[in-house]
Amino acid sequence: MKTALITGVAGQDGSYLAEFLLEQGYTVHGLARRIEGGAIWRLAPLLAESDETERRFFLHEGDILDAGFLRRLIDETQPDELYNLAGQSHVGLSFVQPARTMAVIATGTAMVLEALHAHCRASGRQVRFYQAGSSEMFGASPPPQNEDTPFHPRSPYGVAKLAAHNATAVYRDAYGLFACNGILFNHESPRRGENFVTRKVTLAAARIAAGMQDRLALGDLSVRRDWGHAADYVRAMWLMLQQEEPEDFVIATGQSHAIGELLEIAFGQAGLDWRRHVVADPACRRPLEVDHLCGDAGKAARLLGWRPTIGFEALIAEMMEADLARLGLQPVQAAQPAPRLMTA
Ligand code: NDP
Ligand code: GDR
Repeated sequence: MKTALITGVAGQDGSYLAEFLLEQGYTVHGLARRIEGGAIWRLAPLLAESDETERRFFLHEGDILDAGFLRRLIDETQPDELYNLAGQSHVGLSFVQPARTMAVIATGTAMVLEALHAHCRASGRQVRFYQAGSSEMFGASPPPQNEDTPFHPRSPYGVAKLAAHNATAVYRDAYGLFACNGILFNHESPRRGENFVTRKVTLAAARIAAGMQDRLALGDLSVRRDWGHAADYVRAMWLMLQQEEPEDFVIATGQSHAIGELLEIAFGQAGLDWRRHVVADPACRRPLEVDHLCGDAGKAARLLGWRPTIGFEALIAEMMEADLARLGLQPVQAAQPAPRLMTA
């Protein structure tokens, strides 16, 4: 049976990927920056599971910016596949902390690649590598975006992800490393961090329904995003590493939505009218915005057989239900459309 190493295992994607790989029979080693203080809440179900599962899931505390630690971790865990998901993943925050963002994403990825290359060279082993790239690399390039679309990043985050993407391709070409860049569009879930717009909206709608707050401050409402479900997207990461040749893939639903649609569904599930609660706050805006991302995942459909299974409405409904349930509430049933009156 195979062994996988996941950096960033305590994040949204890391938790879904660990579950998915364990279901496939893998032994999974996860690198988390912090283990104490509630930092691994997304892994609680995994850690609470049966003895057999526990023995195939191992957590390691450390930082991808620590080269010696990384090398030892790879040498000791002997992975067949390494998924590099660790990083500062908030685009807005990357304008406030550009150097830290660049360090962990660009330099951090270079350090993971170099530790992996050194391990492979010394041991003669082959390890397949997945790099968590982002649609933010497309930035200003108009939709639909696919593998041939020029990159034009519009944030320190996008610039750093592009450097990591290029570094991965260099290690593939220079050393024959089996390395794949996933170019993933936005994907969400009930485990999404609370500072991303989908979760910020579902959490606020639930809290407003519970009488715990009244206002939701948001930034630019004019943008459009291609939102999928994280559970579908981690399956695509794995599929990329099961191919005969390493290649890069766009992963997306092919449908974009406005933030107004997100608000309509989420607040509707809570029995609320979002227009009575949402306020514009310039502090939530970014110095530079990516207006419209909508991916074309045709290559992934053709070569990987990958297609998303969870649509936008079902995704937001699931997130809404989870946030309401945390407060002891249930979603309002969608109103049945009124029967049309026949007129002569
Ligand atoms: P999260 O922010 O939920 O997870 C990222 C994880 O990386 C966190 O647990 C974080 O820990 C950890 N991390 C940060 N810095 C370091 C470090 N120096 N060493 C070790 N671990 C570190 O992101 P997602 O799960 O949503 O995304 C996973 C990856 O995919 C990220 O790289 C993201 O940029 C990328 N991506 C995500 C997309 C999405 O829509 N979700 C789309 C495209 C790409 P801590 O909490 O302690 O900071
Ligand atoms: P994004 O996700 O920047 O696309 O990056 P986010 O949910 O943060 O923003 C989506 C869009 O909504 C606009 N927006 C707001 N965003 C936040 N967070 N908070 C607000 O109050 C708000 N108001 C409007 C944003 O400006 C933006 O246009 C996500 C991350 O997961 C990245 O790591 C990943 O690479 C990309 O998706 C693909």
